[in-house]
Amino acid sequence: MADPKCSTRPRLMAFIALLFALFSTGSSTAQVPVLLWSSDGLPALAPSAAGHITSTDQLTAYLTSALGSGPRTVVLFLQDKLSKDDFTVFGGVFGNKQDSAFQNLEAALQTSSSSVTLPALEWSGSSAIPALLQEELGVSPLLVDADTLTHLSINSSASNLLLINLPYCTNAHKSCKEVLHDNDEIIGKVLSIMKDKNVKYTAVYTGSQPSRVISETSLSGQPVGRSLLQAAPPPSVKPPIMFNGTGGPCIMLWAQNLNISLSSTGAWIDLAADTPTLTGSFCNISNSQLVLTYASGYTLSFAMSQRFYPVSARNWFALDSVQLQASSLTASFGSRSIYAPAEYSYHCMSVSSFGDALLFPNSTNANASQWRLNFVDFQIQGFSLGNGTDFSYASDCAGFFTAGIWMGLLSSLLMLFIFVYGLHMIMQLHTMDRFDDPKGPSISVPQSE
Ligand SMILES: *[C@@H]1O[C@H](CO)[C@@H](O)[C@H](O)[C@H]1NC(C)=O
Ligand SMILES: *[C@@H]1O[C@H](CO)[C@@H](O)[C@H](O)[C@H]1NC(C)=O
Ligand SMILES: *[C@@H]1O[C@H](CO)[C@@H](O)[C@H](O)[C@H]1NC(C)=O
Ligand SMILES: *[C@@H]1O[C@H](CO)[C@@H](O)[C@H](O)[C@H]1NC(C)=O
Ligand SMILES: *[C@@H]1O[C@H](CO)[C@@H](O)[C@H](O)[C@H]1NC(C)=O
Ligand SMILES: *[C@@H]1O[C@H](CO)[C@@H](O)[C@H](O)[C@H]1NC(C)=O
Ligand SMILES: CC(=O)N[C@H]1CO[C@H](CO)[C@@H](O)[C@@H]1O
Repeated sequence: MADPKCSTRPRLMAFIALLFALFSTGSSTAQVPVLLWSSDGLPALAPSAAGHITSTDQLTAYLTSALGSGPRTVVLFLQDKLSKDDFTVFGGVFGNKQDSAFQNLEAALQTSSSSVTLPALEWSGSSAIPALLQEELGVSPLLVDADTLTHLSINSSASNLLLINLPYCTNAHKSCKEVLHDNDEIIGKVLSIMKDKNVKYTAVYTGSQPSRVISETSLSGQPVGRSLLQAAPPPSVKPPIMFNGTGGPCIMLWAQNLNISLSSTGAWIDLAADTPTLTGSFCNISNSQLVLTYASGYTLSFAMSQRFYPVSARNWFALDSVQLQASSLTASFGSRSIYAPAEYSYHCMSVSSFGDALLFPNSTNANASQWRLNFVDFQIQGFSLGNGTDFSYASDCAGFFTAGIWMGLLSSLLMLFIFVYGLHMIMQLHTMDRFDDPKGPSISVPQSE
């Protein structure tokens, strides 16, 4: 006799799966990066605006021109998930280059006669890129790994699409960097096999889906400033501090509070309340320095630099150090992970030099360990301001899971839980039939004492 509870469970699970599917759709701004390189030349890609999101149509047009003539062998490295942030976080961008998880990939991009990087391709489903390549080449993908590839004979007078699936970090026993490093080893191995076989190829590295979804809704060209960050801006927002270089505005800073304290227990002084002079500030193509001198005798300076990183195919700027000067004493603070794409601004709700801090006292100066900085609702941009008088899109230190998203996510999950629990309770009612059966076991009520 079937237990009624057992037969309802699959239905319940299917229903939960459906609900999750409904909840998880609608990530309209998802993008994946696409890296292409070739052993025998690729047509150049028209340069696009910074932060541009490539549409599937643009990629299709490019692939048609790149793969159109004659038989081609394409090696598609399809990782389960990938985002351009992976290159930043695991690519050793602001650390040691030797530390990068993408050494073989970087080497391949550098040694190939041509390479093309699309930092952000609009994501339209996990099989979109394999399907696109299949259509362009007119052949089905052949799923291979490094070992089978060694024994495979490739007919280079016909088109071939070789698909190599790579995992993303899901395994708790391996760090994300190790997974990406292992993938990079596979890429290196496959490329050397292709070289040994003397087959000309075009390689593509991309993800089935984004590993992180960062909303970049405001990249359409016109800079959207603070209004993006403050849904309901207070009526009188003070203007940002702006330094004009020789070619127009070049550094901008805004903060709700620039609190400093000259001892570990002393009172906070809010420098943002005063208007500083900017004497000593400068900016050029690679370095920017904003020096804020206050009438109260404090000088706060921010040093920034930008560099080009080939793998993420863009310039990144970093806030290298913050210096506080008071009555001939200087404390300098190094920064940790205060960086953003150079065409963006950097925003963080709290930048401080104590606790779980983004700024750390530079150990060469003993006084810095006593002085403290605490910047509230801080936004800075040292490059690529154009002639605008507003910040570019902000790269936020809080990342994807901001408080608002957490609140939304948690309340949806709570409602889902209540709903599923209610559904479950209703289904449980069937089991009561059993208690009407006089031949079944009787209900026993445990006696206390
Ligand atoms: C290679 O492909 C071409 C074109 O499809 C075909 O004519 C030829 O027979 C193939 N060669 C081998 C060895 O399979
Ligand atoms: C800097 O340039 C902006 C726009 O060109 C202008 O509005 C502002 O007054 C200038 N500031 C200074 C201090 O020259
Ligand atoms: C910063 O200083 C202002 C003014 O002294 C004060 O109102 C504010 O609470 C301080 N904020 C922090 C985070 O210390
Ligand atoms: C920018 O300024 C820094 C600091 O003054 C200097 O070291 C660097 O060479 C300058 N770069 C260019 C491209 O002018
Ligand atoms: C500390 O400051 C010194 C001198 O200003 C500088 O050379 C050094 O790179 C700084 N260290 C860090 C970790 O920022
Ligand atoms: C900014 O304005 C100046 C003069 O008005 C002009 O020479 C320069 O090309 C402009 N720069 C940009 C990036 O628009
Ligand atoms: C190295 C240095 O500058 N030390 C100074 C730290 O601050 C105290 C007073 O606040 C000075 O006496 C030290 O000379």
